[in-house]
Amino acid sequence: MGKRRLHVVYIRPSRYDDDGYVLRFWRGVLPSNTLACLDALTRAVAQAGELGDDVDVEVDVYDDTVQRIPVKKIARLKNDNTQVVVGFVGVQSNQFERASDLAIEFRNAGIQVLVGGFHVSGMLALFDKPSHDLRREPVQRRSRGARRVGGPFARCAQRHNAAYL
Ligand code: B12
Repeated sequence: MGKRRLHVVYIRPSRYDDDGYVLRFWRGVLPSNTLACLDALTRAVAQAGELGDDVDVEVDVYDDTVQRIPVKKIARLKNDNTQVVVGFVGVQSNQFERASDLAIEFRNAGIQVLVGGFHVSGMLALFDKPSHDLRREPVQRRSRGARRVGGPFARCAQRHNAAYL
């Protein structure tokens, strides 16, 4: 059997606008510092052989503010020899909702997901147990059908979650 492979995919999530659309721009002017740092740190760990000699590590980065995130294509990277981990990086409070929506899509496709950044660290530091939004997965699962439609309909469905679903 060949070397095992770890495919790490870092994503900087965008955020939703007031109507529920993902904010995405034709061109970006400011690359994400956290995305670049984690890319470099992960490559350094791999090159130093810290994960063992029998593991090949690949890193991909995506910026949701200027790129569509190819969830299915990323999920297809996983096979018997390849483990895939998706990390949402530098997630601020206004990006957390978008990050957790994408995270649920990956989790449903059987992919391990990590979320890091100010929002998660801040909420865990402020409260003695994970806040409601960090535990929102079950609600989100129920609203997936609505959210997939996007736009004002999705925002409305989300605001009236209990009544709507
Ligand atoms: C630089 C910076 C900016 C720059 C970003 C420049 C760039 N090109 O990236 C600019 C000026 C553009 C900016 C803009 C904004 N910022 Co700002 N910014 C910062 C600042 C000062 C540093 C962030 C940084 O680059 N840190 C260095 C990186 C390498 O570290 P890091 O992000 O913490 O990530 C490390 C770890 O957390 C961890 N990690 C992070 N993610 C993950 C994920 C995984 C999987 C793992 C394993 C580890 C991991 O590993 C990293 C390496 O050690 C922070 C304050 C701070 N001191 O953190 C505020 C801060 C993040 N910004 C903040 C805010 C509010 C904003 C704005 C919304 C302001 C506005 N109203 O427009 C915008 C939002 C822009 C956007 N949509 O992303 C707030 C966020 C508050 C919140 N509740 O979310 C912060 C915390 C400042 C504050 N205290 O108010 N910002």
